[in-house]
Formats: sequence, structure tokens, C-alpha cells
Amino acid sequence: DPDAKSAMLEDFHSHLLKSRRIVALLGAGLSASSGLPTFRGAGGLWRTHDATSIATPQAFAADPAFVWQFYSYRRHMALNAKPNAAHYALAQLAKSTTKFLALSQNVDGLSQRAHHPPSKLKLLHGNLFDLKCSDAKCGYREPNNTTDPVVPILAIPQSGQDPTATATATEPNTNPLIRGLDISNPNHTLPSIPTASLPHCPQCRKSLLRPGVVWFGESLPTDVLADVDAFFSADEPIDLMLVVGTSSAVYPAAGYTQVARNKGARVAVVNPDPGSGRALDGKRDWFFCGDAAEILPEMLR
Ligand code: BJW
Repeated sequence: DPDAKSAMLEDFHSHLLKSRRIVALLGAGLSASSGLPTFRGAGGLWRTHDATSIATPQAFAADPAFVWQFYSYRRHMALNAKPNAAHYALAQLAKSTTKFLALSQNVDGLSQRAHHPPSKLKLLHGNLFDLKCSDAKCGYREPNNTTDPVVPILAIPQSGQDPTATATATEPNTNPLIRGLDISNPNHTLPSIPTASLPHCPQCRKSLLRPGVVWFGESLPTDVLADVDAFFSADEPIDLMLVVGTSSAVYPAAGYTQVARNKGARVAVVNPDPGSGRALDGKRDWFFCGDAAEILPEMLR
């Protein structure tokens, strides 16, 4: 109902104009219209694996080459994707609101590339474009957003290089973000990679490097958590919480909506799935149902 939608937009907008302290919780749906798949639901399978089962220390220990192939593919996709109108709208809101914090679960670098001010962007789950030593005691880290692939052996094979591919799988790739064989398609054979050829830590010269992301069972970065806690514990209410493109299934990220609510925030959810955020049932003041790239620019205009 377009009338109901514009009334809701107007109501939201009048609250936005009064809001002094604003928090945004961001999830994979923010980057969906940039062509990057989300974790849960359609697109959440990589080959035959649930993407969330690859994002674990156990998967890396068991088969580091497979996990690196997944992350190398994701780095390639993200580097070839472009920020969408929602990333730009949020970056603009961040610039124009003194007391603003985005808590992003995304690791794709698209908010940064939309010029979101870095001090107002907290990366809860790390960054695809950081590398770190898989031995936490070593502690080595480096930013790496230029090398695609990280090591030559992780290069995405070019079409025509897969002799075992089936007829369907050799059809031209329709995903414009992938320059080469779509190795997320299980019909393509994955190149086999010896562990010795994977990227190794230049500091301890012993352990493998791994992506600087937060896997299940790992703690979120302590400096990030401290900054988020400082924002929430300031002796001032929070006026508005935006919850954009997340299933609110993963903690502690999903719990920040309640924290903001306890500080007085009204909550606006942007998601095409009407059932999204069951964790938020009864806690949403506005629900904008649809693509963030379409709706956020209207909301934040
Ligand atoms: C659109 C759209 C469009 C589509 N526009 N929207 C308390 C209770 C229970 C469990 C725990 C708890 N505390 C901790 C845990 C354990 C665990 C956890 O939460 N488990 C749950 C699954 C139950 N949490 C952890 O382990 C965390 N660590 C931790 O807490 O350490 C301390 C500790 C350890 C152990 C025990 C207790 C405490 C770490 C979590 C790390 C998550 N890592 C990943 C991978 C990152 C690296 C990578 O990218 O590969 O992070 S998993 C994955 O899920 C990724 C995401 O950031 C995260 C959230 O997913 P997100 O962004 O919400 O995506 P989706 O796909 O779920 O949803 C997309 C949404 O977009 C959908 O709703 C769509 O409808 C929507 N959408 N198109 C707008 N166009």
C-alpha cells in the first residue's frame, strides 16, 4: 500500500530529524544488491557447503586449502563489486550526524569504499582484506586489499581450463563479478592445492596466514568491542537504531538492538523478508520491507 508506506516514511523521517545519537547494525543484505551473496537463505551455499560451516576454525584446521579457496573467491567477488546506494546513504548519514556509529557485520569493504568515515564504522566480524597469522601467539597482521589472489595458486581458473567440467558448468559465466570459472559451482573441479603453497606468515615463518575475519566461537576484536561499549554506555540516550540487511541470528551483534532499545532507541528494520529478525519481534517501531539499496536512500533523504 503506497499510502501506508509514505505515511511510515514520513513518521520515520520526523523521528530521524530529532535524533541526535544514532546506531546502525549492518548485515550481508546491505551488499546483496551489489551482487554479493548473503549467508543464510538463497546464495548461502558455497559448492555443497553451508557458508557458515566454512567460517569456523575447525574447517580451517581440517582443510585450509578449501577454506582459502572460499575466501579467495569472496575477496575476488568483493573487489569486483561496487558499493550501492544504501552504502552511500549510510556514509552520508554518518558524515552529517556527529554522534553516529555503524556496527557492521560485513567483511566486504564496501562501506569503506563508499567513504563511510572510518571512526564511525566498527567492523564486528573483521575484514576480508586483512590477513593474520593463524597462530594467535604470533600475532602478525597485515592489510592486504590489492593482491587478488593472495598467492598465485589461489587464482580463479579461467574458463576452458577445467577439463572435467560438465556441459552445463562450461556455459559462460553469468555473474559479472567473477572473471573466470565460477568455482562456487560444484560442477567445476576445485584445483587441488598443497598446504605448502598457501600463504604463510612472514613473521613466525611457520604458520599459515588466514583471513582477518571472525569465525564462530572466536571473540570479536577487543578494541572494536570497547569502542562499541563506550558509545552505548555514554550517559545520553540513543534515539534511533537502524537494523539493515541482517537476519539478527548471530551474537553478540544481534544483541545490540536490545542494548540500544534499553537506552531509549526506537528501531527501524530494513529487510525484504517480513519474518526477518524474529529476535526483534515486538521490538521494531518501523519495518521497511524490501531492498536496502532502494529504501535506505528514501529513508535518509
Ligand atoms: C536483504 C537484502 C536486501 C537479503 N536488502 N536486506 C548467544 C546466544 C547463542 C549463541 C551465541 C551467543 N553468543 C555467542 C554465541 C555463539 C555464536 C552465535 O551467535 N551463534 C548463533 C548462530 C546462535 N557467536 C559467535 O561465535 C561469535 N563469537 C563470540 O560470541 O565469541 C564469544 C563466545 C564464543 C563462544 C561461545 C560464547 C561466546 C562470533 C560470530 C562470528 C560470525 N562470523 C560470520 C563469518 C564472518 C567471516 C565471513 O564473512 O566469512 O559472520 S558468520 C556470518 O553470519 C557472518 C555474518 O556477519 C553473520 C551475520 O549474518 P548476516 O549479516 O545477518 O547475514 P544473513 O545471511 O544471516 O542475513 C542476511 C539478511 O539480509 C536476511 O535477513 C535477508 O532477508 C536480508 N536481505 N537481501 C536488505 N537487498
